[in-house]
Amino acid sequence: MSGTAANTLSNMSLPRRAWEIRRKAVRMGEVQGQGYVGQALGVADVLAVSYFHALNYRAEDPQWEGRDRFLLSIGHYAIALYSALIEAGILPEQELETYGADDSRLPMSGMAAYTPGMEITGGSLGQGLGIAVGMALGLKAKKNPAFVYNLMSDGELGEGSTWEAAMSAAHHKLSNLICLVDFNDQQADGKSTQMLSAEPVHDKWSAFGWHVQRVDGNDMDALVAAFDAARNLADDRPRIIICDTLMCKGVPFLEAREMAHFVRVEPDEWQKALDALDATRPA
Ligand SMILES: Cc1ncc(C[n+]2csc(CCOP(=O)(O)OP(=O)(O)O)c2C)c(N)n1
Ligand SMILES: [Mg+2]
Repeated sequence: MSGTAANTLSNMSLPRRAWEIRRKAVRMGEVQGQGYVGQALGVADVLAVSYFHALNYRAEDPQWEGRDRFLLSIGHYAIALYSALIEAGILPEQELETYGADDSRLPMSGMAAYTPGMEITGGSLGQGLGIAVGMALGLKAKKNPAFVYNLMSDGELGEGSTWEAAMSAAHHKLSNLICLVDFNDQQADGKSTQMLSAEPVHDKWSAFGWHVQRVDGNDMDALVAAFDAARNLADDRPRIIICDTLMCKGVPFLEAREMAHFVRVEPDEWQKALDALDATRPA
């Protein structure tokens, strides 16, 4: 069911795709001297499965009407998605060097008007799921069989608009909607479960009429199985995959930092982070 001819022809493994995404994200952080690298490192496996296993798209035609829509509700995760879009061939690799520059198509927060493959301007948190509901409704009305994926964060579970959209998705039987939550248990001021706990997360979504799965979001096999189950489910519930991830995954000295929402990386540490990744490159 996966992506473009170019992607299906390539035999690069999913762990390697995730590694490539991580490396590009760290490079972008290095270019700008800052960035939400912890989020990108944590969610890289989810993005690899999305772009190299689940999504239907044409790299050479990002607006193809039949594409599955991938919405980045969390605009601050932009470098994570830019890395995946570069890896998928939707953006050219050399553009990575322009990240965050004044005339770049890769602004520091994701914006639909600037970047091919960026479906929405996210970043005002809690808006993405509502937009996804509208898109999924529209696709159904047009009898377009594409899916809408919405990547959101655990912080967004504290937004009331998320729950209004969740209720609406079940009411409208949006079986073409797959929500992904990057549950890293972090937000700007500390741990999400300590700021405003959404637990029990599974039960809440289930009570709202969704098909719910909760997986280790850094376990590639578990992610593949969950994405397949979400897509192939026979009933008309909207689907959600709650992905428990580790912020900064893959760079041990960053993994160890607390309050990782905006990781402070000293100038000499970018290279150290790249070295740590290079030491663990999958085949
Ligand atoms: C409506 C809204 N309120 C506040 C913010 C400021 N803000 C930006 S990122 C962030 C943290 C949200 O939690 P999460 O996305 O889980 O953070 P992370 O995992 O990236 O640390 C906040 C509060 C925002 N972008 N939108
Ligand atoms: Mg979070």
